[in-house]
Amino acid sequence: MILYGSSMSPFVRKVLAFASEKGIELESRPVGVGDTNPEFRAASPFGKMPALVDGDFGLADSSAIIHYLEALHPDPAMIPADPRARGRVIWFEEFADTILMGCGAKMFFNRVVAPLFLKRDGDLQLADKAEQHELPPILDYLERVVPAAGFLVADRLTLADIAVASPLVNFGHMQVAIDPERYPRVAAFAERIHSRPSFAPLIARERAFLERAKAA
Ligand SMILES: N[C@@H](CCC(=O)N[C@@H](CS)C(=O)NCC(=O)O)C(=O)O
Repeated sequence: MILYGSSMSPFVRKVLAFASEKGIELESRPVGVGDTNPEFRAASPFGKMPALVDGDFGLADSSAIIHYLEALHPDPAMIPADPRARGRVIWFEEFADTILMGCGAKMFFNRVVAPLFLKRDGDLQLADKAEQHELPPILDYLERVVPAAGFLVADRLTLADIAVASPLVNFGHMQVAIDPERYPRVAAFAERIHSRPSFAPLIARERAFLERAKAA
């Protein structure tokens, strides 16, 4: 199976980490924002990453891809069957994709993607406003729901942990530290999940890539 997209995208990283935790091999084909690679464009009708190609079948949305992979390879189950646990897992994924990254994207796009990769100025005021006003209540919420140890749902690793941890990598790439004094649980959670073999090599590669892009 081929996965198009750069792991710098939290949606791509979520799928790569999810597949890695399940022992599914994906052939990663990095593409950038606005990439005109014809195979990628054929796989992703709106040019969004990630896009998956599995033979004659394709999907271009991280959640759709994750549900497909979970159905193809049910073990280890990362989306619980228990109704409440499943509901919580899907909530955390939605929260991560739309609320946490809704804020993070304003910061990451304008501070990193626009200047480094699109070679144009980002809207730094928008980024600063998001960091000052949008981010604190989101992290306050997370601090209330993240456990002091272990995982978000069902006392085991699920999609919820992967989904929430993924955008937190982007904050790290922008040197927006999760203050361990104010958010001790969130900071420890990020450290716990980011040190897993499903995340750590991706993060190291992304950091090196960003350093090279800054130096260029
Ligand atoms: N809901 C989609 C969101 C994907 C998405 O917005 N990806 C961004 C990168 S983080 C993208 O491809 N942006 C390029 C564009 O909008 O042209 C998913 O979960 O896959």
